[in-house]
Amino acid sequence: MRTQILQVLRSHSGQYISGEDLSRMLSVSRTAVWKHIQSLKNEGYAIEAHPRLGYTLRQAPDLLLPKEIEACLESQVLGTVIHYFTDVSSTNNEAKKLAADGCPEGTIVVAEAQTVGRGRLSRGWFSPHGKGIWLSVVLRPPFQPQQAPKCTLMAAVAVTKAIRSFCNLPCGIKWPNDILYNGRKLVGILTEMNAEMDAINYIVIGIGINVNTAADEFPPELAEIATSIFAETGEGISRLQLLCRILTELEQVYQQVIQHGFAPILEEWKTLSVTLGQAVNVIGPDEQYSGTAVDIDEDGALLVDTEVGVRKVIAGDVSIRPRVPVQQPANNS
Ligand code: BT5
Repeated sequence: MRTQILQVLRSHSGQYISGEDLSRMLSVSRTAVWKHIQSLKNEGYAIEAHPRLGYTLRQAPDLLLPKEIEACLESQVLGTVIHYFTDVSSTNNEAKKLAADGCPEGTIVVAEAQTVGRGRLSRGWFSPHGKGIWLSVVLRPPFQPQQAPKCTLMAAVAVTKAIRSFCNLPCGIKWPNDILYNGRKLVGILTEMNAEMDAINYIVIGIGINVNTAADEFPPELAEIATSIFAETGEGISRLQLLCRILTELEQVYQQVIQHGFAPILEEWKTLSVTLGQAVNVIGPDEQYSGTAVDIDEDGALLVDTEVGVRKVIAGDVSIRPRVPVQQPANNS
């Protein structure tokens, strides 16, 4: 009922609608309308009530409430089932539980804050309240388990395109799971899978985006390596609209992968990459080495040209080495 009341209020943008009209349109009593309006106000909706004119919606809260997501969603599958939390340990943990219990493909989990947000290899992910998009998406792709790592690249393409177009911020992808701007991390992606030998049961793509975090709100250990869209553009961004744009982009690239395979997305990844052509240090599970990142192959592995030839990086961390400035000879003339 509250969703319907909001729909009617939105359709009258800025105009008042009387309690009587609302109760007639929604076939409920005026007292029920009043009660629902009070609950919406408690949720943070700025609804003005005028004794003669009725109600008008002045502002929705800056929260990723399912009602709000549903109102701006343009994707057909992703986001059609929404699980929302004010606080949660990790949206990926919740999404994995839901997926194991059989939730439909496209189910999303969003939270205002994560208490134990996770990166790869049990690293932490800083997820303050109301400042970012902490999102997990459940997919049930028809392809083979070996293909799953490429879902990270697919998600990175979708999120980069969404941020570039919606926020006008020319960010780029650092292999395999980061989106950077000016060398600092805006976004991290964590893909987790449950599979049989030859079929994927589900994939959870976890996406963490620093949207409106102020530069001085990052903890000291992240101050030099993290950034946010707000910190870079100086503009507060609607998390809600960016989230909906991301779901639209992700749905499009996912459909493309299902229809045409990963090749077109990997090509797109290359054009959005900030890793290719750079001097890199590779920190693998067992060894470290350096070289130049030259390409990614059809499996999404990074190809690094080293002193002993081209090496394929399947997993691990890659850091981009800052270019050493060339010393100019002293001008003695
Ligand atoms: C990642 O791991 O970058 C994956 C992050 C995925 C987070 C999302 S949020 C929604 C979903 N639910 C979860 O629990 N997780 C996913 P990795 O490449 O391992 O990077 C982790 C490292 O990034 C940390 O060790 C820090 O150095 C740094 N870091 C932590 N929080 C950050 C933040 N908010 N912004 C930038 N860097 C951060």
